[in-house]
Amino acid sequence: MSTALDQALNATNPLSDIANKVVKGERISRADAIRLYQSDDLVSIGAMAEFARMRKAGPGREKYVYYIHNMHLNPTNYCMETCRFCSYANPEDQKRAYTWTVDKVLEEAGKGAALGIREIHMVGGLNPACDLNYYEEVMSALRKSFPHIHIKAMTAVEIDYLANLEGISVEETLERLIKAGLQSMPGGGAEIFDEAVRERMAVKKTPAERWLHIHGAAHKLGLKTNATMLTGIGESIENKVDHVLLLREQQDKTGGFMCFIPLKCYYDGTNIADEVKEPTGYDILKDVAISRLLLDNFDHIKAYWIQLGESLAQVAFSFGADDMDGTILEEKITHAAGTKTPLQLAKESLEYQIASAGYIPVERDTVYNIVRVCEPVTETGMPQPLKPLELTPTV
Ligand code: V47
Ligand code: SF4
Repeated sequence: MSTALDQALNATNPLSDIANKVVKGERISRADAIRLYQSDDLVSIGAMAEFARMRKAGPGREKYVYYIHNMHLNPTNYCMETCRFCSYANPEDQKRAYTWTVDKVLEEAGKGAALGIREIHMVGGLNPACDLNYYEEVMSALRKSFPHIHIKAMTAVEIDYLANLEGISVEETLERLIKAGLQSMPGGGAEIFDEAVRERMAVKKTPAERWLHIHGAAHKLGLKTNATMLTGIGESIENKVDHVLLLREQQDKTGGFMCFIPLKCYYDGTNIADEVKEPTGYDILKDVAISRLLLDNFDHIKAYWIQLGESLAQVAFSFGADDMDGTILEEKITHAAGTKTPLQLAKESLEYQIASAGYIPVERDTVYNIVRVCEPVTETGMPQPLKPLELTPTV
């Protein structure tokens, strides 16, 4: 056991009862999680989360940190919703609005395919021009042209929107998309489940119960999915804990979540900065660590480098995160809101970030099958970073 964990377990430490629960593998409670958020003992919290991460990883895999060679595709940024934190979509700013044809989606996907990606992560705005038929065509075309690339697509919010447009159930919507080629779902659109925060942020879409129902329905149909939480939009500690607890409850019922991703809001192009508290690195490390401790039924916690930055993502590995997401190729949502991270990272750069933080880079597929466990490739013991490709953002 680490010295920091020993100190957390020591009876003189105010968090020692929680540390003991963690070490014994007992579930931590809402009150425990709130106390962790209220504590300034980040080192003890990190040590508990690191312990939980290593136990979850299993023998021989304690130091594994995963990444995937993937690309993000966003077929439309036109959206009927008006979430106040979103700079990516804005139906009033028609000049920026775009909607790709099926051929354009294929053309963009082809750029990733040429680089050897194994996953397309596809999400977009709620656009009446992109109905269920459109997404069935997009997915069938992607499946036909790139049968070896996994399609992870459609947030619960998009599924909800398509089902309502079509006047059919979310189950039927999912079944039709699965038939067309959908293989798993990303975790977006959850935001913060608390209704008062959603009202202040003008989030009218898919409330908590419906978001969770759609993921449960997807799990029952055999799809694996992810889950997110967006911070920095005026939420309290209690709102965050309750959000994560709802995910834990859903996972107990349907078991199909792979990964939890704490997200951090960026404010460029929004008018909310004066009303909210921007999460600091300290807050984000707590979100990572406390979610690792609460979500004893989730296998993975993601340090999303696009939002955390590579440096904080590296630190997050010691606070319970075991995944860095992927190469991405061209991120639009957070870049539209001002993140200064690159649009993409080469595989070698991701491997370098992981290895230089003292962890073992493991390339995975979407559902966490191991593709390759990286060996150090230079005399310094580090995988060699490559210069990322140059791409121009289109929003
Ligand atoms: O749902 C919107 C968030 C999410 C902003 O499942 C913003 O593997 C920051 O869900 N600043 C989309 N965030 C991203 C997402 C995701 C990313 C990577 C991996 C996976 C996965 C999922 O981005 C949205 C929303 O919560 N978002 N606006 C903003 N201004
Ligand atoms: Fe639309 Fe999603 Fe942006 Fe909300 S966050 S405005 S639903 S694209």
